[in-house]
Amino acid sequence: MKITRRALLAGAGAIALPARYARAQAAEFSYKYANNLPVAHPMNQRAKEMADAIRSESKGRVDIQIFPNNQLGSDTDMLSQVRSGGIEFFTLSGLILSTLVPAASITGIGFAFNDYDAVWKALDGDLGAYVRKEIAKSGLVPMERIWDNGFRQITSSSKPINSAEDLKGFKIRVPVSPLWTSMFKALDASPTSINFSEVYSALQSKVVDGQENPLAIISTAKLYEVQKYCSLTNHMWDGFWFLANGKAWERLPEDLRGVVSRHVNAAGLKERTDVAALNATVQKDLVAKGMIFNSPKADSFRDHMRKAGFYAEWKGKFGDEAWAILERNTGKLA
Ligand code: X2X
Repeated sequence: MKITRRALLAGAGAIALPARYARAQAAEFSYKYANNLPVAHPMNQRAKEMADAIRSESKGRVDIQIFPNNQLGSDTDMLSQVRSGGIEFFTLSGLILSTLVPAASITGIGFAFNDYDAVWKALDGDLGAYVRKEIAKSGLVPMERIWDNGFRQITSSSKPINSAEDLKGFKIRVPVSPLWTSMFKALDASPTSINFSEVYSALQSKVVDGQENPLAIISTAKLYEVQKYCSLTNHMWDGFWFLANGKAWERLPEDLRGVVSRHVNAAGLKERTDVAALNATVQKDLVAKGMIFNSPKADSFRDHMRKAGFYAEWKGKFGDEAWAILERNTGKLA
């Protein structure tokens, strides 16, 4: 691996790279874990502890280097790298993963989960098991515990979103995922697929007027610098599957697979707690930074999507069996 000047300048994570790089040379399994989130996000803080614990418990045999903040490319780039083995681990939203594993977006259906209790019951239960089985068919290996991204909120540079009416023609960035595009089209908005690596600049240059993400990301990725309004729509929940390249995973002896999966899953549970706490408290900071908040009711959005045929269409795409598992967890949707 070449250490580029860009990587060295890229941020706090990269400053420690030369020392870690030296250690990596000695490790029997030197693996890369890449993600799209800023170093300040709980995902990267917990991942660092996780990598340290794995290094220590494996007695230096497994060394995981972390590449945060799209240092290795966009989600689309990193997904092809984890498939080819260019990187060994990657965290990705199930909705973006659906470009490879269509079933993986079922967890992001609009207004499906009322709260975190419902989310973790489903994702640590039958719905998560179903999605992991589908992911495994692609050659990627998902760790058992999905990491949290959070309930998503709409931000805008031009106006607050109070009801579905306000989304009409609204130019909004969505991640690269058919479900996201379909949902905002069903709301009569004008969605554009853009990888997260380009979101700040797309907002800054007003290529789009808004975007949607959980508060933890609006805060740690400093989206408040380029957005004025934040509408607490809670329109969908999103999480990150911790994925391993299948061949790299098989290369690890069974005992080391046990060490790695145990620490990844434990770190994921801690990250869930951190993100929920951050999402619950960070609004104050965002207000102090100048953001204006409003709390719209879900009804107009849900009704609009239902009338547009959104739920019926996706029930057809996912199939009766998968939809029944979803509705066992959420109550009737379509
Ligand atoms: O791309 C996004 O908006 C993000 C960071 O939330 C995801 O990874 C889905």
